[in-house]
Amino acid sequence: MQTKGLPQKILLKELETKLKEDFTFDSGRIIGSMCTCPHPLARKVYTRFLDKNLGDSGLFPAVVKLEIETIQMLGTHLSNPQASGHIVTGGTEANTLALWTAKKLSKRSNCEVVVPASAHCSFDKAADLLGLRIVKVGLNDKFQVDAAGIKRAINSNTIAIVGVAGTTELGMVDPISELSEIALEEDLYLHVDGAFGGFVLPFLKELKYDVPGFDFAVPGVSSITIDPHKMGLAPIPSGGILFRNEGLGKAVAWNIPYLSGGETHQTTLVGTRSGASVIAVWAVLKHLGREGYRRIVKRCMRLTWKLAEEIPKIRGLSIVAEPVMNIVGVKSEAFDIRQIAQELRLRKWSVSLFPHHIRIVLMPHVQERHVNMFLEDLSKVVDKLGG
Ligand code: 0PR
Repeated sequence: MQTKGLPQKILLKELETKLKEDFTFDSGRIIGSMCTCPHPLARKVYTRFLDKNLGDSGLFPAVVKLEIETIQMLGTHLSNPQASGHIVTGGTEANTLALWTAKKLSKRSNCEVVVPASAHCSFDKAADLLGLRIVKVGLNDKFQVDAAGIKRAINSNTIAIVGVAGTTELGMVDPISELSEIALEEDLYLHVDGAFGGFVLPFLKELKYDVPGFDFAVPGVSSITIDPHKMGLAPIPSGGILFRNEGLGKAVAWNIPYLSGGETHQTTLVGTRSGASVIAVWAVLKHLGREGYRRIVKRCMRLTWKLAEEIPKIRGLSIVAEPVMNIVGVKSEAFDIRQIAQELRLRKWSVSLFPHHIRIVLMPHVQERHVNMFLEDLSKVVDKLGG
């Protein structure tokens, strides 16, 4: 750090120059990310209340109440107004809290968790952190976990099973009802990772899509991850963890005796945590309402179908599977998919690269003109690679 501070004006200018190389959402060129531009209201609210800290709840009882209201709204959205939980830093913390809860409830060592092969890497991180053995089960030809495989993988050390509602790589939904039957039969904790799908599937259902049960209406579901900073249009960081009831939510409560409100309990991984995130999520949920989100999901799906229809018209390219939500997997028999991603990057497109496909996510910041430009560039890339 230098001895004498610099004037704000100069610093802001310098920052603008330094940050120029970053991709921006409003350019439409981030076309493979699960995040998006936060809603303008969420941005405004977030910056106004930056000093709120839910780690010291005695200082901010009003924000505590807003978090309870927010969780009630999300719980109702996921068929359970009685749900308890928190707005956390993201899907990683939410999934970690779920596994931590399952471990605490089991009161055992040598625990195992059975997850789909498609589960997000946050489960590997959480398992490592919590000293759990993670067992991965393969997928069927629809890229959903094989429920019979999950059943076979269970043994006397198993404490929890996981299903994904909106997989990271393709947006597929695991057969949660079948997993629920297994969980109830075997008396196991069932966590559903709806980090992405939680803000998509219920609106697809309202738009008359055929949506399988994935939320608390499915009786064996113990907890759900649902991330407002993905399709919820909330600022980063805002993830969500919801438990079926308060008892489950309190399994990881940690007593903090010295804070301003006297004896308090923290039930999240982090201590000091953003009240601004909670307030912004509360505001954007209230402002958009079901109608607002439905409209956004409808637009994203229209562009998804357009892209899914146009991709196979490009020489050597096809889609991995018919999209279930606003995620399209692009594969190629003719070309090296890594080379396509590299060429796209040279043309200033950022896509996500999986071992056998490129992932395109049609987030709310992506507009029709961006999709058209992307398709044009993709054709050019293929022409170049094809010689
Ligand atoms: N669960 C699922 C199903 C996810 O896809 C992700 C992240 C998580 C949990 C973890 O969420 P956090 O990253 O909030 O902890 N999925 C995104 C992905 O892999 C993460 C991401 C987001 C990556 C934006 C890049 C990006 O630009 O795409």
